[in-house]
Amino acid sequence: MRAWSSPDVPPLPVTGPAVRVHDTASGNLVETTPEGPARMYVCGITPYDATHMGHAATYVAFDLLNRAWRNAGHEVTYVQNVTDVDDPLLERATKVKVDWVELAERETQLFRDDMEALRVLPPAHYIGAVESIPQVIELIQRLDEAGAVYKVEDDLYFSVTADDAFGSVSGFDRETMLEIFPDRGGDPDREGKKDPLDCLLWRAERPGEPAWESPFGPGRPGWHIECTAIALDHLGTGFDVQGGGSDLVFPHHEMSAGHGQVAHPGHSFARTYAHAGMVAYDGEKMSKSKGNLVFVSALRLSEVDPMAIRLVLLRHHYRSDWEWTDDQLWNAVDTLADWRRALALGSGADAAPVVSAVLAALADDLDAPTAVDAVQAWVDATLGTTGLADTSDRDAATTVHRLLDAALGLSL
Ligand code: 5CA
Ligand code: ZN
Repeated sequence: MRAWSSPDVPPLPVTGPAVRVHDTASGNLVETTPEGPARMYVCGITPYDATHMGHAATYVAFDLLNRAWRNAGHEVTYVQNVTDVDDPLLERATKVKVDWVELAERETQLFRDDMEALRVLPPAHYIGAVESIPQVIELIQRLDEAGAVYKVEDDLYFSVTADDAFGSVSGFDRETMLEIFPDRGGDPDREGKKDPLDCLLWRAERPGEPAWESPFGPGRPGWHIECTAIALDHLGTGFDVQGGGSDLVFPHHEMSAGHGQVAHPGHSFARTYAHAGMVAYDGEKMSKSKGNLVFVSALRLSEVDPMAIRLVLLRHHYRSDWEWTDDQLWNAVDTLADWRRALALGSGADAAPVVSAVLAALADDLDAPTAVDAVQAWVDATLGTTGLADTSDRDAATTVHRLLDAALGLSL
């Protein structure tokens, strides 16, 4: 499907350092070493409701990685899915009496508009679950040839024991997996399963639900196989980073890795698994199912500067869990007013140090809060809040303006 339009990214005077990110699987900070274009897959939305601040935080986090790679001189092949057929979407469509296709299209369009407003670089391939059904079918056949598929009634399941490395993404023990599984779409208690942790690959047609023809009978894809198929189709095995929020570590990314590794023995699915922390609101994880949401689109409608929203997100390290409060937004509005004042002067404090500080911070596990502090220090020196205003660099404003845009996605 169509992604959204790309903002311009201005060139920078220097190349940034190699990029390190935290890898959930190893628990370490690892240097990414793309061979050819850097290849990144980030799990996309299930379009049954508008983009909330938690989604925005996750996509801005991986946008920083995209930008850090580009600033380090890499091309980037970025792939994102849209879970445009799945239980929560169908349930919501029934509840609000809207056709599920219409609901998905409407919410996906709202997401595109939100991403554009936040200056998130679009994926090169933006792929819906529905349009990837042929790839899903092919992958299930491959898993079947590897002996990893079995039937429960007319549904198909993946045997987690087929993957020797099962558990290596999350590092969770079985007890923890069993505890989390039912809350994240799993069905450990279903009769006829070989292992409670086995996951659904193909859901046979149910009355009133959409279904597509397949060699295994009419039905629709399970959730995890959707992402595996799309990632493998557009990126191949051993791609650089699999990303998403930390709620996807298990079972979603564990299962996707499992499918990929069983379908392609001897090849890793992704080289690195990176996860963004959870954004809370009113004391609980912001989630569509709980309804404690702050929507990007609602703020946009009330004329909030999207760059202020983005600055609030940047002020939190992407791996930390944090809580959205309106105060942070008003604070960011004030901060941007100062930054714009400094940039309007034209000349300012020497730009070279802030350029290297920002690029270094972002290359070091996407440390946006440290990058923002470095910009603030330049603004303070330029405006003279620490004593005399420093206007020694005649091109400073142009350079910092470009830096904010290219590295942090803030166009001021
Ligand atoms: N369609 C699947 C992924 S294949 C899905 O999880 N969709 S979602 O709409 O529920 O979430 C979209 C992305 O936002 C996921 O990466 C998810 O991890 C992330 N996300 C959801 N809620 C939050 C939150 N409260 N804070 C941070 N990220 C979140
Ligand atoms: Zn996914």
